Amino acid sequence: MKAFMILFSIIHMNHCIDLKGLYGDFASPGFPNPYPNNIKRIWNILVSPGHRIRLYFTHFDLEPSHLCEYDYVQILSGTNETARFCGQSGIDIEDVPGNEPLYSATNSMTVVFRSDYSNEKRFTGFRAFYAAEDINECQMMVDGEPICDHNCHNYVGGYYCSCKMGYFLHSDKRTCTVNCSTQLFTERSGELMSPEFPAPYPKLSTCEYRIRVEEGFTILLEFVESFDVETHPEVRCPYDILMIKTQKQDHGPFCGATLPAKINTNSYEVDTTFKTDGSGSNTGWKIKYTTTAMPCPDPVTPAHGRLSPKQAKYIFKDRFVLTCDRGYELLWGNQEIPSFEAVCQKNGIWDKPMPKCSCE
Ligand SMILES: [Ca+2]
Ligand SMILES: [Ca+2]
Ligand SMILES: [Ca+2]
Repeated sequence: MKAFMILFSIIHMNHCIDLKGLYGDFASPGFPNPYPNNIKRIWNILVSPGHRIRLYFTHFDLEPSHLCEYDYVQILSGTNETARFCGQSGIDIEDVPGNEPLYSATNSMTVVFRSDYSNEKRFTGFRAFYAAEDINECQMMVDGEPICDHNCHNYVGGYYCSCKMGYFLHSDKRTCTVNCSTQLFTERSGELMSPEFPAPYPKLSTCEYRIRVEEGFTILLEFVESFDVETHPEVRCPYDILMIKTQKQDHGPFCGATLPAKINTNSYEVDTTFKTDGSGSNTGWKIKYTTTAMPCPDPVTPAHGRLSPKQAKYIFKDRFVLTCDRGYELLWGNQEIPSFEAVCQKNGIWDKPMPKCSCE
């Protein structure tokens, strides 16, 4: 048995070796003869950026010990540190490097070999081979999402992203976004929706929708079909934000998975903004808008007269024509008129008073 206490201070022979080729090999000092005691060797392997290092041992024969506290080989890459390796291949199982190669996380790897002050038997050390290998970035995930938003193209030493038709690559070189500058809606009814609805909406986009109808009308908004805007259980809409604004009032922000209630904007001008962040996959929203206006009082049809068209309700811009039965004339005050048409005004008042149908 080896002594548990080391009575004399030990001076290790430190020696660093830089390896910069695309491939190479190295071995314990004196290989294939037994390695000396009290030695520490460090191999720093560095390959081109975008590559990783594949390392494997063709021979491994070190003094075995519990937790490899006597002699060992240790591999460091980036911030990762592997367990120590020791023992004899073919005899020990637990602590020797397996048949599978070892990979670095980055383009550098450090291999440390250390021997203690004694060996009970002859151990011949190790021989290792390494080679640079392309990193396939397209198989990597960043914060749980693929490295590229749409398409990923791997090549030796790097990768690049591209986007589907209609999208362009954001300056972050991985997110696909759309150009949804202001869209203007001037019809009395219509539909607005998040880009690609009901497919997931694009990331890092700001879309603006403006509804402008004639003064006197009021815009009504109704969320339809489905609603899915990225949300957070505690913070209100921290990621993707749908906001609706009029000159008098702000509505929202809206997010989550429940269709928001109908909105009477009390305005003829409505601005909707939809801003998305760089992550998540949500299907967005759709709004159906209609317009309404203040109704005019129901017109009272005079005797022997007919209204056309006959409507349950007349609002701004609606009109009707009054005609009289055969033998009757339109009489407006004392004045006979050839025809009559009234228009409902934006303040809910008819533009002229109702005439009579007279047989005078
Ligand atoms: Ca030893
Ligand atoms: Ca690559
Ligand atoms: Ca998002």
